Amino acid sequence: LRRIPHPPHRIPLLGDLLGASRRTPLQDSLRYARQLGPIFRRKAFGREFVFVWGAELAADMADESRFAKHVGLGIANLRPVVGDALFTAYNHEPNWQLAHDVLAPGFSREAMAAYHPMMLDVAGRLTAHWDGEAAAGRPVDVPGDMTKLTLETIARTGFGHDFGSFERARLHPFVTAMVGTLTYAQRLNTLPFPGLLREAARRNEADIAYLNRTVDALVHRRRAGGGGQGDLLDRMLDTAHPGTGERLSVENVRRQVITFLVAGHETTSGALSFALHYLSLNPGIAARARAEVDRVWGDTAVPGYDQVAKLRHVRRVLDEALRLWPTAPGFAREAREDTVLGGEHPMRRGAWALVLTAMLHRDPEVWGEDAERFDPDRFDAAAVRGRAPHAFKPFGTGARACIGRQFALHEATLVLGLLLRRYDLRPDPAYRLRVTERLTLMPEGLRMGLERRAAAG
Ligand code: MNH
Repeated sequence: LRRIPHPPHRIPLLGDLLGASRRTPLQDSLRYARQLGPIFRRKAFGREFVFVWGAELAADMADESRFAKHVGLGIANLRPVVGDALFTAYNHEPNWQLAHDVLAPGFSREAMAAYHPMMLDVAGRLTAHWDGEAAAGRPVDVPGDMTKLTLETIARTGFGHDFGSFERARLHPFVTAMVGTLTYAQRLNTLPFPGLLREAARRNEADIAYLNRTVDALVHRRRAGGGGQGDLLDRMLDTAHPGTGERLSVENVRRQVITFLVAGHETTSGALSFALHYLSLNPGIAARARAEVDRVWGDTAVPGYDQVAKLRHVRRVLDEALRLWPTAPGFAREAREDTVLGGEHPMRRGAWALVLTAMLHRDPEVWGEDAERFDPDRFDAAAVRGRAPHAFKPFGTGARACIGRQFALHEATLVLGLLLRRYDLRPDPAYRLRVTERLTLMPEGLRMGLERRAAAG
């Protein structure tokens, strides 16, 4: 450990708090990363945390035979809400494999094709709203509306549920409660004495109770109604494990539903918002992507499932947005046995480090000296072939990587295609990118003007 650099000014007890902010721990870590190099440590409240972002070290940590997911930090703080559901399960908990095997077919090509019309339907509600704002000359609230879109999409495709987000002036209380629990979980990481947060803890309990009630009602309606159309909830309730015949327990289903509602929308919403931000600032890139949409989709009023994956440029825009701002900005890995990281740093079994994806994605050794510049051509086929493996990890790595990756990519590419085809994006000249952190990343306060295109479908 002593060989790993740390910030210069350490305060007894509080550690490296100088210059660190409770609200932006990730962006602080990016600053430290630039000063301290590909592996560094930060101390907080007597504990030492190791951060890794150099591409070679990160690639080493992707070795599944020596490393595995570590459930710690912010993720462990979510355990009171979602327990051993997929995202927060410890590797040794039997419900991980059970739920993984039961739910994986819910993300197959076949399942995705069935979600496609529902995704289109939700996107139609977004464009109906945006048409009105465009006609009135009002700027739109990008992260707010993307959050409505992605929440409705996962609720519809996963659980046949409609939160009515677009018909409400304010956020749905489910979203408020969810953001509340995420913010609370993050604050627990960055405060010396969380016990002092009595009032916040009480509010957190109330938020959790609300999430549970909402989900229980949803499950109850499904059982009473005799099943949906083979969505995730049907799988959770009815599917036995193909090998063991085991089923998810009632409590586990509740935890999975909350997990999917949360994991299935926050990150995708951020990804769409960052992509729209960069598209609005780069009219040349937007024009190229738009030309592709016009060419591939032609006059078809409603793009089919297969027409989404053909939008290569649009997809690269999305990848590039996820490179600069991976909306899940890091993931933790632990040593399965005693090992040596990168041939240099000994790690005991169970020792762990945080892979700082947001900084890995800016490693100049991989991405060049202009790594901070938005350039979707970094993802054209030749560039990808020439790049070191494991340098782009927005969806994590290994067995515990994102199960919803294809879902998110399909949804986001479809929606970007629809929006590019329908609107010209006008950035607010006064807007400067500010990134908020609540375990996930979001461009705070992003607004932009819209103009309906004449020939839009
Ligand atoms: Mn998702 C795990 C990022 C969209 C459901 N997701 C992960 C991990 C990352 C991640 C990173 C691994 C975390 C870790 O190692 O600790 N996820 C994303 C991003 C997007 C995203 C950047 C969108 C963009 N995720 C989605 C969607 C869903 C989803 C959409 C559901 C429909 N993700 C999950 C679940 C897990 C996960 C469930 C946990 C998987 C497991 O541990 O088995």
